[in-house]
Amino acid sequence: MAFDQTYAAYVDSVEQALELYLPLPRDAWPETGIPSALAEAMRYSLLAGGKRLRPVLLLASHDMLLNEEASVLPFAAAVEMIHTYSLIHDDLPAMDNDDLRRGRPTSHKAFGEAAAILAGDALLNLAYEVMARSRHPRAIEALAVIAGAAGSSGMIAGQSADIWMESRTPDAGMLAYIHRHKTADLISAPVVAGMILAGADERLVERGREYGLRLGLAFQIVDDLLDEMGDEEKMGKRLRKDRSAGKLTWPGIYGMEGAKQEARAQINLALEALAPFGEKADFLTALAQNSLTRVV
Ligand code: GRG
Repeated sequence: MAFDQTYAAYVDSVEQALELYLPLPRDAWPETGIPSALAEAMRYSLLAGGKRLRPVLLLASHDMLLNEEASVLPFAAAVEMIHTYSLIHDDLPAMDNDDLRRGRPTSHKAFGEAAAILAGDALLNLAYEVMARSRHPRAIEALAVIAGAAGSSGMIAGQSADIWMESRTPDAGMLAYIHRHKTADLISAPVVAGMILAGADERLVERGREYGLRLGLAFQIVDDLLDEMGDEEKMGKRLRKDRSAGKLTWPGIYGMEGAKQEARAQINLALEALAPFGEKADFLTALAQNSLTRVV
């Protein structure tokens, strides 16, 4: 199957899984104990599209080793729930103060700040519940990897450093730290989790981790570049905010050409990491190559 078709098939599976695990809309409460406004806000952000990159990576890396997609759908759904919670909270006035996300008003614009905070909290908790209830024999190991990547030594560490560095003297070491944790950790974790769930040995899992981290770094550099040169309508979010907010970005420190070069270099390293998988890695190879096409 061609890359685009395979990607679309994974996204289909993800959308079905999300629908399965999300609380029902409007009339859910009081029957299920979930207030209808909370269910609505959770659905609003989670079912708003998005590339579904993280769950696709989980399904694809698992598929590469074992053809049992149904058993890992809870993990794919969970990683997208965690990502969506992070976007909802990142958009809040206390953080990036954004009014547009995935082509529609951000959660706090649509529902108010308190509801947006709670919808994010609820998605985060639902993610862990769904993984813990999966009955997959390797659930705890995969859950621990995802929790570590999302938590205080992963994405939240990166987000904290990002905020702390605003308007401080630009620093290349801090930039690398922020990109690694804010973005790359939650891109690498689904690759690692997908492989662990498939029963891969530690040597292969390590290659998956390396692929995910390199892809994640390139992804964030591309995101920085698109913030400078992208199209708001196509991307469904506000652009050209990083510089004015005093954010540390790759083009800000290394210039546009330097950033493009580094994105290419990271993708080459990502591709090298896939060598032991041979042809089985065709999809992950194409995904990494395609991730540069919008900027390079
Ligand atoms: C609030 C704890 C907390 C963390 C926030 C995700 C994040 C960390 C911040 C969002 C801002 C940002 C630029 C993050 C870098 C990662 C990134 C590019 C997120 C957007 O992910 P995409 O492009 O979005 O995969 P879609 O909508 O396609 O899922």
